[in-house]
Amino acid sequence: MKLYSYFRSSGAYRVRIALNLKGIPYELQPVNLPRNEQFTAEFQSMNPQALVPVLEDGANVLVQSLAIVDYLDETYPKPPFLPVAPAARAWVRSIALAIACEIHPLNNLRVLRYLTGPLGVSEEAKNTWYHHWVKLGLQAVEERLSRSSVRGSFCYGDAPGLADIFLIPQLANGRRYNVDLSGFTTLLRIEENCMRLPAFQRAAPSAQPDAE
Ligand SMILES: N[C@@H](CCC(=O)N[C@@H](CS)C(=O)NCC(=O)O)C(=O)O
Repeated sequence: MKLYSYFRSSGAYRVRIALNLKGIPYELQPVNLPRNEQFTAEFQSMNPQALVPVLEDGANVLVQSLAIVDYLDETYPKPPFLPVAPAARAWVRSIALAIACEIHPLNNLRVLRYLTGPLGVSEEAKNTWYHHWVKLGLQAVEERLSRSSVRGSFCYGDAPGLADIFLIPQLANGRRYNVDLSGFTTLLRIEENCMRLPAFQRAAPSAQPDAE
């Protein structure tokens, strides 16, 4: 498998964690987003959305991190990323989706670039935007996890799964933009447990060959 990735991309970080948790070896192909390598004709022939991650698995070219993580879970069922009961699966997916659909799109590079470029927003206002949406989103995730009846070291029980795969990159992204995460005690406890695992450590931005 070949993963098109950028070390700071939270979408690619999700897939790196998933590949590592499944123990799947992969080749990493860096795509430098600040240098606009996502806009080359070659890359856009794989993903017209000009976004990483892209995963090549033989003839299959997969895009969208949630679809990729699902594909990996369906192709390599062990260890599973979702619990068995339908309601529990829906709960875990809802945490991943709260991050993938509500938080991440608003802090993505092209959105921030559009604010400071065509809309002429100042750096300060851009950061206010970023902090507002990331904190609001994480606060809701914190509340849901802290109220969860399923206790354990991870988002759902004692094994890392889909929700953790989405949570950890979002926390790293928030930290990079100096969001004060100290109030999110449940999220930080889960992050600490995840970061004890080699699968998460090896997927971290700082561990990537393209890290700057
Ligand atoms: N929903 C997509 C989001 C992918 C995405 O936004 N990727 C970002 C990096 S995390 C990207 O490639 N940004 C390039 C840009 O904004 O120009 C997914 O989950 O794969």
